[in-house]
Amino acid sequence: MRSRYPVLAGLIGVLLLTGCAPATVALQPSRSMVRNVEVTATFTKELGAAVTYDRRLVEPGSHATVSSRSGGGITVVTLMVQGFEPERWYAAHVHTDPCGVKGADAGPRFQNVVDPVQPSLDPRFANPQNEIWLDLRTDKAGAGTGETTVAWQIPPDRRPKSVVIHTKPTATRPGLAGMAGARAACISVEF
Ligand SMILES: [Cu+2]
Repeated sequence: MRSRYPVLAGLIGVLLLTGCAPATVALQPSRSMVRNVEVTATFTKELGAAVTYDRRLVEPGSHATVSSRSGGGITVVTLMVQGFEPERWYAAHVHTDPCGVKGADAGPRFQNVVDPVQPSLDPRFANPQNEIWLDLRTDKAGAGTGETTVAWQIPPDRRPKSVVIHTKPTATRPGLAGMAGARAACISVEF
């Protein structure tokens, strides 16, 4: 009997190693890859951290906070605005490029799986699981919050650069998917 114990101990050791080592290895990269970003900015007429292109819908002096947490296989993004038109829907999306002097400068909506046809109006690609949509409705005081969670992380080599606020809610039907009217304002964010 005594001679069997070292064998058992060895077997348990192997089981522990094979059982635990991969889990530890898997945890370390995902933990180190978590990326938290938060930007609070005031909308101005001239290009700054946040810019307004429609001074009626997004008044200069109004402001927004964007926070993003990407890691563990998911990304959670929140947009909070204050000083907007009361009781009104605004669309908002994460876009590929930084804000510029023109709304178009922020480029297309960011997509996890990129539609080979751009501009992307195909609901297989232009949808709130493959893109980051932050549509919100403001309250009586002109404040509102949009939040979304997607089941993927921001790719380190292809980070989106802005949140664009649009004049209308986001459409979802084929041929119009992702459309949300003119670009009313933009916040540059280093996702
Ligand atoms: Cu957009």
